[in-house]
Amino acid sequence: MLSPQAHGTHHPHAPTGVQRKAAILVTGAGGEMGHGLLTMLRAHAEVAGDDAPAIVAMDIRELAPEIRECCDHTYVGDICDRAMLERLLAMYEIGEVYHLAALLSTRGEFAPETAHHVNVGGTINMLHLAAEQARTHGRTVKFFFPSSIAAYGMASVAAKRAAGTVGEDEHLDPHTMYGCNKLEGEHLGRYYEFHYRKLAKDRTERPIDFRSIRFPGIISAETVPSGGTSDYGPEMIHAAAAGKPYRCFVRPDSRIPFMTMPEAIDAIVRLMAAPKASLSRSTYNVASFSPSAADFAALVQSTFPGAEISFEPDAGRQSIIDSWPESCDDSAARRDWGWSPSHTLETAFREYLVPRIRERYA
Ligand code: AKB
Repeated sequence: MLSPQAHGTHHPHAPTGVQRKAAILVTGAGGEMGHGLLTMLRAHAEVAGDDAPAIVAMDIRELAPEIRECCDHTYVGDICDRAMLERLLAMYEIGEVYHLAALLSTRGEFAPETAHHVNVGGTINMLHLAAEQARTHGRTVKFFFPSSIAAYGMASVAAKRAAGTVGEDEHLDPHTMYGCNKLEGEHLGRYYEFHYRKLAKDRTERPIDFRSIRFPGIISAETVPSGGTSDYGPEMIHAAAAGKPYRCFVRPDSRIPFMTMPEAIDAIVRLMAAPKASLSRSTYNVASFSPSAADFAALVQSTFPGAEISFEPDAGRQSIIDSWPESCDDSAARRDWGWSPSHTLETAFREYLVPRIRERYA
C-alpha cells in the first residue's frame, strides 16, 4: 500500500493533473543517512528555487517531523511492494534515486532470508523502477546505492591484520547476509547500467547511471544507529553524553574504519556531481579514520570524565568486526571525484561530535 503521510507534510510541488512532476526519490528516508541526506537535498533545492525537482521520500515507518520538513512528499510504504512502486512511477518523473533502505548487518543475521528479501529484492525493485522511468522519459536516471565495508570478508584477525589497507577489488568474501546483499547490489547496479535486457529488441541503452560508495561505520551527532555492527562507536559516545554506562560488544583492539555523517553526505554529493567521464568505476571506497575500540573509549573518557565503559565482547558480533578491513584504500575516489576526508578521529570529536552531542543531551 502507498500511503501519503498525513499530518504536517508540506506539498509545494504536489503533482496535479496528468503531468508527472520531476522528482528525486529517497528510500529508507527515516534511517540515519536519510536524515543527513534529506537536509542536504533540501538546502540544494532552496538554492535552485522553483526549478528544483520535488523531494519525495519513503520509508516503511512514518517519518519524523524534522525529516518531513525537508521533503515535498512523503510516503509510508514497502520497497518490496512492486504495485506501490508502479504508482510512484505514474505520479513522478524521477531523475535521481537515493536507495538507502536496508536491513543492517547485525539485524540481518537474525533473519537472513528477510534481509535478502529486503536488501536484494528491494534493490532490484528500485533498479527496475529507475530503468522504467528512463524508458518513459527518455533520460538516464542517476542511482545512488550506499554499499558498505561489509562487502569485504577476512578469514581471521591475522588475515585482516596482514591485509592492512584493502582496495575495492580484493577480499570480497562477505561473512554476513548484509555484506552479501551489498556486494550483490553493486553487481546489480552495474548490470542495470550496462547489460540490462541485453537481448531485448526494444532495449534502452544505459537506462541508469549507477554510483555507489562502500561506507565505513558512520557516526552521527544527531542520531543513534540501530541494527548495525559498527554501532559500538556511536553508541559509546552517545551513552557517555547521556550519562549512561556502556558495555562495548567488541574487544578493545577491534579496528575498523569510521567517518562522520557530514563526511558521508559530502562524499555522496561529490560522487553524484562528478562528470561521468571522470569515473573509472561504479563502486568506490572512501576513508577517514580507523580507530580501535580502545582509542574510541579513551577519547570518550577524556571528553566525558566519569564515562563508564566496559568491554564485554559478543562472540558473534566480534566475528563480524574481525572480518571487516582495518582500513580501505580510497585513492580511486580521491583521483576521480576529489574525495578527501574532513576529519581525524580527534577533530571529529572536537569539532563535530562533542559540541553537537553535548547540545543534544543538555
Ligand atoms: C553495519 O554495521 O551494518 C553498517 C555498515 C558498516 O554498513 N553500519
